[in-house]
Amino acid sequence: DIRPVRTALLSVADKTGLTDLARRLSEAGIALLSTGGSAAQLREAGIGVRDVSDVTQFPEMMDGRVKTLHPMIHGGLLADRDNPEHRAAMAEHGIGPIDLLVVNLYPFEATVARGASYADCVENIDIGGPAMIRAAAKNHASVAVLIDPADYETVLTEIESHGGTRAATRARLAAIAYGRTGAYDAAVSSWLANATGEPWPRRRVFAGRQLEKLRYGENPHQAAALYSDGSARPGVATAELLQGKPLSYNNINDTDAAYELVAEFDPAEGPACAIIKHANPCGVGRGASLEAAYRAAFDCDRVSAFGGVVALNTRLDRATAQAILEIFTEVVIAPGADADAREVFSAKPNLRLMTTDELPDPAAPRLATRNVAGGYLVQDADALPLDPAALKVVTKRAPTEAEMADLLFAWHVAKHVKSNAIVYVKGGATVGIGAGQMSRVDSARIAARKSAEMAEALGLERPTTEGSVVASDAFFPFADGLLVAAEAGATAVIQPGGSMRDAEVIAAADAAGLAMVFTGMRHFRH
Ligand code: 93A
Repeated sequence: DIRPVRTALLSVADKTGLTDLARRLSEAGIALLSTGGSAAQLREAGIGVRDVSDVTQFPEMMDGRVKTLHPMIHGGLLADRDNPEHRAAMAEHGIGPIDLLVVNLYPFEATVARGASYADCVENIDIGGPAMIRAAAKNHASVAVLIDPADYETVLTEIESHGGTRAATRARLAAIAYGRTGAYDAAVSSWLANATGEPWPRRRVFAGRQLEKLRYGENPHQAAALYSDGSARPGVATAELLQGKPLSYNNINDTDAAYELVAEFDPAEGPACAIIKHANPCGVGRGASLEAAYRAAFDCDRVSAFGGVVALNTRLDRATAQAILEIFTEVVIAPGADADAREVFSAKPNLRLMTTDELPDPAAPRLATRNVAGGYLVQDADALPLDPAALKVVTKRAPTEAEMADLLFAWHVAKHVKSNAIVYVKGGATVGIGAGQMSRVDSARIAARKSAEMAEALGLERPTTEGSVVASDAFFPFADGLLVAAEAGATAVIQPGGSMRDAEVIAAADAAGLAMVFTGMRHFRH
């Protein structure tokens, strides 16, 4: 769907590429409208342009605060070309359509960054620019909007080869445009909040809709709130709280970790349960029943599970609800809860129960962000599923079928454990988890030690890691970590591979009689 471009309005603070753009538009037969400074630069370059003030029949006034804020401009941007009433209004008032808008805003952020005065910063809040950008972007059915010189070439090429702009391009540019105006206002909000010293507005500067003010953040002296990212992803931000007091910041963080982890386990392959403490799993289990899955998860580390968050991959049933009540738990989240399970929980009104209609899809593409000083890091979430065809047995001995099932289970758990992650699994349940250590061998040791302590507490004769398998979220750089696992009694290993010393690690595995598979992908989580 090509829309012709006959008139373009150019009003830019950053004049990079302006002359070239205008020249090529002009050569394509497009009439140019422009504001003061932009028009002056174009005339100097010998490019014919009509002043916006000539169109509006109003001078630019009030230091330029009012230049384009006029129905002759906004009518031309907003009129629906396919609507007879809109066309009649244009004809009646002599409003000409504007098919391409090129605007970039007063450099508010740069003005703040160079430490300008308060008055200077205020003067650099662009009003007319965002109004035009939002108008053109709303009307992307007909109008193309350029806010970034990086996109000039794409639009010029389209105009030069098709005489107009493509619908897909206009829609993409509209999304970019609204992103810019949203970020621009967020920058103004953030600056004002800081400048006024008001503590509360500072907490409201993020894009997205605030869902809930939280009592405090990770610590009581930190203010905090929960925001929606606008996606309807099932999870802690969209779940229904069926009972219990509002979740704290740390509860929300842990509940998210728990639910995202348990969602790795397809309910069609049986019930699964994950128990989380401080954003790391302290037990993950599968079972013939949901209650069995919960008990298997609990038995990995009964000490840490106290006060944890429990996530389930199937509806909460009565038996599981009763089992959960045996110890203190902060939050339970599941894709639904049976009426009799809710009845059981109602005896503990402080226990939070959250449900969603479905499980989150672990493979759904989405973004993950975190902040660094002066910026944000943005990446794809770790959503790439393991390709079973990519698994490579690298040892003399291949894993047995039972080992293989446990290896895959361990691998999915390891993805959700802070690096360096080492996860021992036996019979469909974790028996030792080592998380967040700076050296892989320490994670392997901690997981084995915790498992030995648990075996003792459970009154078992043998360590639970005996006959287990082990997953490592990234390659073993040396054989030492693998040898710790072998010593703990693991019989098979899953890890990405790719170390300089793979040959050494494989030889150590062979010497210890271990079966080892490489995944070819890693799951760092920091
Ligand atoms: O002061 S404004 O908020 N009022 C307006 O009506 C207006 N129209 C365009 N700022 C306005 N602009 C901005 O002027 C544009 O967003 C652009 O940044 C700048 C271009 O001005 P000039 O062409 O005079 O350099």
